Amino acid sequence: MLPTHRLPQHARSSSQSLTRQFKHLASRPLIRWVALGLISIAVVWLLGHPLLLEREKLTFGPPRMVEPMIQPAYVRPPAQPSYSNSNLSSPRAEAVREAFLHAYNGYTEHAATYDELKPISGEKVNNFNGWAVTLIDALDTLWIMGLHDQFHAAVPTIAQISFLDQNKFAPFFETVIRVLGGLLSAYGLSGESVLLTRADDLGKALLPAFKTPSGLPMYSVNTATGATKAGWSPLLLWSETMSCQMEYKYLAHLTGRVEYYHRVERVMDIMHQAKLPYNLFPTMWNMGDAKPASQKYSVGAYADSAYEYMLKQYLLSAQSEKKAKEMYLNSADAIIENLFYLSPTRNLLYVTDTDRGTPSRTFEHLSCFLPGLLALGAHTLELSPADRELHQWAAQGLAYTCYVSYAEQATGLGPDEMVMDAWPPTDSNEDSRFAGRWIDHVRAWIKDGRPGDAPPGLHEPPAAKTGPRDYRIRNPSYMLRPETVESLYLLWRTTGDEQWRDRGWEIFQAIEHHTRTIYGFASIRDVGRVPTVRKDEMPSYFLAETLKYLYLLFVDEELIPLDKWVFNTEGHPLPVFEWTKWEKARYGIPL
Ligand code: DMJ
Repeated sequence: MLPTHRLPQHARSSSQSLTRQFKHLASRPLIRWVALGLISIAVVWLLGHPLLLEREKLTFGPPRMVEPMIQPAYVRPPAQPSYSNSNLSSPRAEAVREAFLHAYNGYTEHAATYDELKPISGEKVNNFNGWAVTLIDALDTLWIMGLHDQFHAAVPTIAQISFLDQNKFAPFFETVIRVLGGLLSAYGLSGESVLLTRADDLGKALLPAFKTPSGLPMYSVNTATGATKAGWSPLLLWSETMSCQMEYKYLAHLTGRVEYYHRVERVMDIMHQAKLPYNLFPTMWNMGDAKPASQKYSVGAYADSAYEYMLKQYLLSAQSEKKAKEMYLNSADAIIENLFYLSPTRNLLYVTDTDRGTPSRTFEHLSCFLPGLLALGAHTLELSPADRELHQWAAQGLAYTCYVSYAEQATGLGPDEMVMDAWPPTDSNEDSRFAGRWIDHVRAWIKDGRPGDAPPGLHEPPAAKTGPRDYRIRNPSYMLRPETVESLYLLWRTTGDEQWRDRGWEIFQAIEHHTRTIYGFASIRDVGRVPTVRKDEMPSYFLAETLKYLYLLFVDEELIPLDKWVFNTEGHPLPVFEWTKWEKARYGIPL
């Protein structure tokens, strides 16, 4: 700056008068304090003070987004799996890949760009938002199976999808796990940038779901206007509120967008602080005050993936998010303690739900993801020997029952819902509602010095194709669901026991035999009836999960190592990552 005496006269006098005015203002205490305050706010803002981060967190944004202060988006290199598919010789894996191609080609030839194929009529249907959900759900499976030509051929279609151009409501949970998860996984595997761009577009467009008084996400979002809508119930389903953290946190890591992290961590905080009588989470919650709204505890419908996302957030963050691990371990123990039962005659181990304290003895196909989760937890977490053993027993006994529920049906496919027989009344003082509770039998067995060759519930009685069984079937349909084969895969990977693969092979053969159609594969109405009666539907998760887990079960090489990748609840593997120093400071992640 020029010294004032070098300035022309008029400039010099106005500069001197400005200086005089400034000195006059600075001499007034009020003005001095205001100036000091403004300077402090500027400094605090530059340092990313948590109070200001909090304010940013509370800024709702139908499609408006807070841009990151720096622009790390799209520069982080994706974590490539280190394998080549050239030497995959397993005939079983090849058979699954052929089945996948049959389903995929049927979809692309007859239903391309629509959501799902109708595998009997060869028609197409938009049962989500018309964003080609089958194509996106199938992308990472294409990559993993080495079908890279098909993968690259699909990219231009994905590139031109606009997640904002329709006046429809997207179901938040399904869109996050299938579409956002599918895009992120395909990006993580392939490094194709446009997939991340689309994921970021979608992530932003879905954010208004969190615009509720509590911050728990609403059922659906209109991605064009940011309006939100409740589902069939004004209450929130617990699984739907707690199954978005993996996707949004990975997206926050890739893009540097703080809002992604804060929205989903707020849900974690609510659940972490909830006062729960048994360390189990009720299936329904109030949107307004984020308080439990039912006394039903389950690991099946309305609950399943929420338990999954506790352990998996911990694993995805390179085992750094301790709160998530603590929540998983507390609830896994509570599930084993309160929801695991034995069937009365064959002592099959199963998991059920309770309502106001009474077990229903219902056993859902959806619950068959749990053996895999428990096996993964026992494999990856530091547990005491007694806890590890208990979790492994629970995983193995339950996985066997899931398998037997297939093996005992005429089709070799498992029903969607069974009701197990009640345990006969005992003459003890014990509340008969809880007779047959597994943990009581295990404790008694340990106290007796562990007689016999296996703990209760792990004897694996042979499958009874005919004759009396200790359950009845409530919903006999098989909807091409993945949960049982997902668990068989994780049991195989964590134990190395070939039996799990053989059981998976039986299931795959039944799928081939009973569900294959000229265009793809179809759900069936009754697992106990041959010839089968089929439904004209092929859900996208059949390509995302069922066939992917079967393929991974039969490939010898561990294509997706469990210490480097974590599967979201739709079977989409996301790469393990570490929060950087900048992210920890900016997002407020505990160090
Ligand atoms: C899948 O879409 C997901 O696994 C979800 O978490 C619940 N189950 C369906 C398939 O059964």
